[in-house]
Amino acid sequence: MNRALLLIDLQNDFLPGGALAVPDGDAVIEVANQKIQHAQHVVATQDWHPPGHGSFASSHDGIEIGDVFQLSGRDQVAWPDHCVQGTFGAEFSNELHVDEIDHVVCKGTDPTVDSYSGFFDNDGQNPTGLDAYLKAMGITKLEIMGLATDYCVMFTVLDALQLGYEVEVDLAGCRGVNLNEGDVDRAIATMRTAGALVT
Ligand code: VGL
Ligand code: ZN
Repeated sequence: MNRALLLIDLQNDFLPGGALAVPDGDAVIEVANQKIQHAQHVVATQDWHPPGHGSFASSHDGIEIGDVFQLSGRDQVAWPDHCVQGTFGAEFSNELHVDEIDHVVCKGTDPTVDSYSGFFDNDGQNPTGLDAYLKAMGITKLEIMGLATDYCVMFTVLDALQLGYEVEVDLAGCRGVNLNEGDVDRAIATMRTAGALVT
């Protein structure tokens, strides 16, 4: 086995009605379920923040959702409280065929730094264990899909390429936040330039 399907953050808070709802985000669940049927190996990431995480606007005085501020010396977008460990919003969508997921990787657990990539936190320091797991499984090719195109999908794709994986992204399985107009288009261009096959 050398191929895995990597599902990014298919959690209630990123779906319509959730705290950080990605427009049309629920459309990707059925795409995920179809791909799961044909996948040899399925891995999922789960955004998994402690209450009061440093990426939440509510954790800081005078910072509004969408503001960019400094968190541990890095630019950080201020998000609404989302994917708090143990809450409904942090759970995978009920529609997702979770029984078929072979391995789950949690990220964003350090309160002082955000983690968009499924491989490392945003300062690139602490690995989540995903790379070690995939390497141990002999996986060299990844199909990556999920939410959100312009954050967790893109940063996971860029790290995967950097780590030497062959990466395919099917945009039918991705939706973006587009906080600034054009963010999703720029994310697609960035992933292509870095060497991902984006279809
Ligand atoms: C995500 C913002 C904050 C994502 C996670 O899954 O793309 N975006 N946390
Ligand atoms: Zn998050």
